[in-house]
Amino acid sequence: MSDDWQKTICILCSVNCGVEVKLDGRHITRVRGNREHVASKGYACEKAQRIDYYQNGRDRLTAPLRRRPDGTFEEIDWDTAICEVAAGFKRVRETYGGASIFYYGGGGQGNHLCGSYGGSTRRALGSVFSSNALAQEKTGEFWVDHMLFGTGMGGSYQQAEVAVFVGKNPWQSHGFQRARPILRDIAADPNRALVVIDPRRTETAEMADYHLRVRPGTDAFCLAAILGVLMQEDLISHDYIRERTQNSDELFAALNDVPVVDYCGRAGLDESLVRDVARRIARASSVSVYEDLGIEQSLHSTLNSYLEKLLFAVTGNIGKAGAMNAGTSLTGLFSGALSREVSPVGGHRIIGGMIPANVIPDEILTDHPKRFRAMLIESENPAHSVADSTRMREALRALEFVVVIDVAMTESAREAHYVLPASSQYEKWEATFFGAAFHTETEFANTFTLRAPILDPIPGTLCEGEIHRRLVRALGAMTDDDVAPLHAAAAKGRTAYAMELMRVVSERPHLAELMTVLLYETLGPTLGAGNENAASVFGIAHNFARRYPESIRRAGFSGEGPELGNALFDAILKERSGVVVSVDPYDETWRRIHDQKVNLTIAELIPELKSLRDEHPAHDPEFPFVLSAGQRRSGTANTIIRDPQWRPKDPAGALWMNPADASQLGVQDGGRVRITTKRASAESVVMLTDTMMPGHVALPNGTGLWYPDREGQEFQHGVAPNELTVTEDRDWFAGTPFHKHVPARIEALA
Ligand SMILES: Nc1nc2c(c(=O)[nH]1)N[C@H]1C(S)=C(S)[C@@H](COP(=O)(O)OP(=O)(O)OC[C@H]3O[C@@H](n4cnc5c(=O)[nH]c(N)nc54)[C@H](O)[C@@H]3O)O[C@H]1N2
Ligand SMILES: Nc1nc2c(c(=O)[nH]1)N[C@H]1C(S)=C(S)[C@@H](COP(=O)(O)OP(=O)(O)OC[C@H]3O[C@@H](n4cnc5c(=O)[nH]c(N)nc54)[C@H](O)[C@@H]3O)O[C@H]1N2
Ligand code: SF4
Ligand SMILES: [Mo]
Repeated sequence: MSDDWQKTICILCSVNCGVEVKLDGRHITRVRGNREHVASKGYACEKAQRIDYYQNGRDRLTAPLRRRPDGTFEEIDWDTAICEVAAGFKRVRETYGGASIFYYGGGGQGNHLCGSYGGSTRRALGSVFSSNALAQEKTGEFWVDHMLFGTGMGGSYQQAEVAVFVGKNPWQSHGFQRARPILRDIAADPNRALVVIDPRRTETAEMADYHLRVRPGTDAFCLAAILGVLMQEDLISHDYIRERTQNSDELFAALNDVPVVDYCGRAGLDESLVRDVARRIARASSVSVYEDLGIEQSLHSTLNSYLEKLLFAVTGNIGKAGAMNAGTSLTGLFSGALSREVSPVGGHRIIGGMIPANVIPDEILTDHPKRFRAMLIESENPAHSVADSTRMREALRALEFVVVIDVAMTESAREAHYVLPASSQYEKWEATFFGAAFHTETEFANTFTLRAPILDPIPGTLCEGEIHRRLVRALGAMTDDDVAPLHAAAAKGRTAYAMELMRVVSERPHLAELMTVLLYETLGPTLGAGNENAASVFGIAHNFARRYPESIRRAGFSGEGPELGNALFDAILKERSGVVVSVDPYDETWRRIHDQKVNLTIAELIPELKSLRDEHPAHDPEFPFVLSAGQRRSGTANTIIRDPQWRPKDPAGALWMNPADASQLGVQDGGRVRITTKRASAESVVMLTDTMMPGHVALPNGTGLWYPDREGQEFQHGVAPNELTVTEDRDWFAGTPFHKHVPARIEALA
């Protein structure tokens, strides 16, 4: 065993805690929080101990695979694979046009560099449409942020006097740095308050000062009622509304009309508790609010996001410590702009460049001439994670050409014509663009962590930069002639390189589209053998420097133009514990907001807000339960870890149920039930817990994966949640799925 602790990050969720690990051969045997990490400062949760199950999964891919006519796969060499994949996509492009090639992916919780390089392949293919997991959670939220503020907004929970979590269980799912100690601090401080809106008495709700135990799917009523109280009890500062907002009349008229008592009843809430929450928010010096899947993947998804943001937008909790602020973004990952383009078959809205994940099968399983004919899937597993897995598999089988780039033999890879094996996230340079923010009393900062490999790549695998470079070359989109001047300039140093890059790209504009592979091929070699995958970050650092020069200078960097970008890139390349890339005073938030005013009325959503009045809870006796299909637990991490043994206590992932429901059905703790939805049936083990509300049951996310035992025989462990969901149950505006609101019937099994 090596004695050195090596610095990297945990890849199991989006907060990417800095960790230090010890290796024994190719195994990660010890993991601890990295105290020097700029954002996580030594914090890590128990899941980080399990990252070796990812690194050493038994179904890791070690050679490119080609599907045989009988459906089995054969190993091929990389040259053959690249050549045939390029030829396959070319054939589709020549026959149906580049727009028929659909890209799904771009990275998971720990890896976004594949998305940066994948962009070049997409452009080289003339591919137009793409999507990823954000289009089944955050697109509605992004659009609402865009409409209200013109920018994304994030909370500062460490400073907030009142922290509000709506359909979010940060104790388990994190979502911001050092979640658990921060929650404990709020709970322990009598001058601060924790508000949780969740039907389940979650770990977070257990600590809360106010738990609004809302009936599943009725958040729009609950949030409208809180806003109704704020308006009707006149708890809102008129000066703030006049000075900092515009376009409020229509919204305020609708909120003044909210029948608070009635809505509290429909949401199953005590009216006095709702009034207390509204008053507590109104009198707080600062409030931060976090919404997540509990409202995004449920009824009224986009409207919920609107009402959730109004909690802080009408109460003035913007642009100050402890409140909501507009941070910097390295890549614009979280844009909420509506594209002018709509999806080619169904004409669905495209938000932030993403087609709703739920409509993908409809865009394939049709005889419409503009249907998708081919798909490139990278670091996501849509055959498992998109609604209605059976239909998604059918859609993949209907395509003429499917290529998957992954580290493991996933459910999606099994449907591909070619599978390309990537080196793991611990075997190459990697990073994410989620942004890991932190806050002080006077300023807020964004950080970025570029990780160096801690292990050599498994033979037979390549990093995505190299895979995409080869694909773009094989497509003939980038030539020796294109790269020659840049190789020469790179030898003279980064400043010369940056100048030459600008010149070459202005002369050959098509190269701007291929920027990341161009960087990989020409700057990459100067970073040293094995380090090339870091090259796309050079372009990202320079773009960032152009957008936020003042913020970067406040973070301690100096220089003008390309020099500032170079200084930032050098620091990122050198530093293993993350770099503070921007620092802003709180009033910078207002300068990032369009017209420096919040645009309060979103006209598209007002009719839905008003029509809540006429909506009555549907009770279908055939499906009396509400199934939350995909709950985050201590032993879940999407499908990043495939070996069910990583959660030894509950490898299959039990269905959680209230004991009162269980006794009515005649099931015991540990007993088995059949879960039936309008789509399908599945069998599951049951775990009884009174943290679930009667009538509400939950399955974990990321279970039901196929995984080989030591003899190589494959088994499916637990229920794959999307075998039970349907694509049409989705939000009318953003298309986000109702995974948290699946009508279901439960029967006891002998
Ligand atoms: N441990 C762990 N952490 C993770 C992940 C993981 O797989 N495992 N995945 C990461 C990812 S990709 C994401 S997007 C985040 C998601 O993080 P969360 O959104 O926090 O995760 P969930 O548990 O899916 O849903 C949150 C809560 O919604 C509640 N809920 C269900 N129905 C309703 C409802 O009708 N109304 C309200 N108000 N609440 C409801 C559930 O009881 C649950 O407590 O987690 C990230 N972190
Ligand atoms: N029913 C239901 N469905 C859901 C959810 C739910 O709550 N309920 N949650 C939704 C949400 S919020 C999300 S984020 C999605 C998550 O689902 P997906 O978007 O499918 O993402 P992951 O499960 O994280 O899959 C990541 C993939 O990347 C691969 N991978 C890991 N490292 C690398 C690498 O270095 N390179 C490459 N090329 N591949 C790599 C892994 O093997 C895995 O196949 O699921 C969504 N689906
Ligand atoms: S799972 Fe998330 S919170 Fe836990 S250590 Fe990993 S990155 Fe940090
Ligand atoms: Mo997610």
